[in-house]
Amino acid sequence: MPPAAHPSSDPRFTVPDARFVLGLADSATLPPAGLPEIAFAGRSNVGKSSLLNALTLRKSLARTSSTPGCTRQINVFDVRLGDGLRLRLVDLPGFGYAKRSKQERGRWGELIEAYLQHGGLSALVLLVDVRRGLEDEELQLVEFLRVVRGPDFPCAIVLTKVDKVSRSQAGKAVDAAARALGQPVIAFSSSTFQGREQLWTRVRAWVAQQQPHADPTPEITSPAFPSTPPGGRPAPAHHRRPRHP
Ligand SMILES: Nc1nc2c(ncn2[C@@H]2O[C@H](COP(=O)(O)OP(=O)(O)OP(=O)(O)O)[C@@H](O)[C@H]2O)c(=O)[nH]1
Ligand SMILES: [Mg+2]
Repeated sequence: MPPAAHPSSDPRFTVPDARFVLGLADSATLPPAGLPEIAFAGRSNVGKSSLLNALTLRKSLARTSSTPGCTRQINVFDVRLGDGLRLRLVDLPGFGYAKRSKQERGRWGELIEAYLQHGGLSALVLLVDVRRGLEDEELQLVEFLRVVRGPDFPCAIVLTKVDKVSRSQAGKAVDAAARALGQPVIAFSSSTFQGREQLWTRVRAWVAQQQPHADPTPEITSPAFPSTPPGGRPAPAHHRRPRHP
């Protein structure tokens, strides 16, 4: 594996604030529209949670595991970049995990379908393992997104774990995915940070499109979704932060 590139100190790519705000296990209360919201979807174990940690330069903002099926709910994080830009990153549970029961996979499908249709979602990043390439599930997800959000809904394809293959294998996989979907593809590694600034640049462009006159706020002062509302009763269990071991 090549040595990890030192992430740049360019304030567009540094992340002074990153915090967990909400975990959702069902679609009853999807996050209300607020900050520009970018979600990360993909097969179980593809590296979604690791990519979020690499983007935010945190070791364990999102929980990762070598065992597939680690992320079992929709986890929402609010971040502020070095230049003040604020946005929301959403870690989705992975699909294609065969060891889950049929009922659980059905629930996952409903949750993700509801989530992808909710008004607050600004853009989707679909992660694909560089060694597997696009398979039926990924193509179906892209098609579903086109049907429910229209052909122009912002969506980026990221090939993960490129540190595990040679440069030429990664190049071939990028070309194949780009040809299949007719759009550019980003090669990414959470281990070496390859592709990190390219992905941030894409995400920032989406945010700028949505908020052309965004006035960067200096600090995230409180979570958008407190687990205990001021003076109120505690939020339902699925609103609380998942326990980290
Ligand atoms: N070498 C390498 N390993 C990676 C990379 N990204 C993730 N991994 C490893 O792949 C495994 C799965 O990573 P996760 O980030 O937990 O995957 P996930 O997509 O969030 O998985 P689920 O939550 O189960 O859907 C972990 O052992 C990670 O360390 C990468 O870029 N390079
Ligand atoms: Mg995960």
